[in-house]
Amino acid sequence: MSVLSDIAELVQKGKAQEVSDLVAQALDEGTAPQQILDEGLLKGMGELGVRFKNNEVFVPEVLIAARALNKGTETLKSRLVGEDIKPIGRVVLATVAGDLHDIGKNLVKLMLEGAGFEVIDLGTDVPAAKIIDAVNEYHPEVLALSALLTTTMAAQGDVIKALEAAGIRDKVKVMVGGAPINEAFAKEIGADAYSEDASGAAQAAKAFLA
Ligand code: B1M
Repeated sequence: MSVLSDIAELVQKGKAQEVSDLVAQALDEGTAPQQILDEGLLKGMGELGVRFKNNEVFVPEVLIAARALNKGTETLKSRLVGEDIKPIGRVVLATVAGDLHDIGKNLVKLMLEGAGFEVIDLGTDVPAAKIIDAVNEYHPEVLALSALLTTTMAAQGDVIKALEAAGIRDKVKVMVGGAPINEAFAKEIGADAYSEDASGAAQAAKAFLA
């Protein structure tokens, strides 16, 4: 078994420390971080996602696997993101109200930080009012919103409406993403950008600065 398939399997078993150790080992062996992410960490979560859909595993197992995946991405981050670099811009990032999924958001954060942004991460299940407060407090160039459920995607539009109501819509670019989101939905709710994946999100944020 290769290190990458071991990582995929250990993510599904929720073995956080072992995942972290193997990510470090793969990095030491010269494996590209993107390959570790795609063929190890995300492959494991993708396989578990199928078993979740088929009712072969349940919320507790997926939750434990998510912790292992997040620990693995933290290990990647410590090797990817340089320290003491002057930020090129600031992003406020959140998973919207009612939604507890944070793996995609954390990857977006990782890629944004890797691209040189300072990221204010508000976490998951963040109400629109708290996001407005953060925009007022931190004055970010970009507001990045993640949603993973068809039942929570509308909350991204609610945040944009709240920015309008607060009179600050023109002060920040809004980027949206997450599995159920697409370009058409982003346009419909008045977002400035949509990205399908985390690296695209970092590119879109950089394009705003230009
Ligand atoms: Co949930 N869940 N979940 N879940 N979960 C999904 C999303 C689901 C598709 C599973 C399924 O049924 N097949 C389904 C949604 C169905 C739907 O809405 N149509 C689902 C459901 C139903 C639920 C619950 C309702 C289950 C229940 O309680 N019965 C519940 C809801 C809880 C809540 O949020 N209120 C629930 C709970 C959970 C856990 C807590 C157990 C756990 C989350 C743990 C955590 O995040 N810490 C969990 C997980 C892990 C999943 C699956 C298995 C994996 C999601 C994931 O992390 N993928 C998921 C099935 C699946 O996707 N295969 C599923 C990996 C991640 C890297 O991908 O987040 O898509 P993703 O991010 C991508 C892109 O979307 C993009 O970049 C990333 C890749 O580079 N992206 C952005 C994301 N945000 C972006 C923002 C951007 C740009 C790009 O710009 C701002």
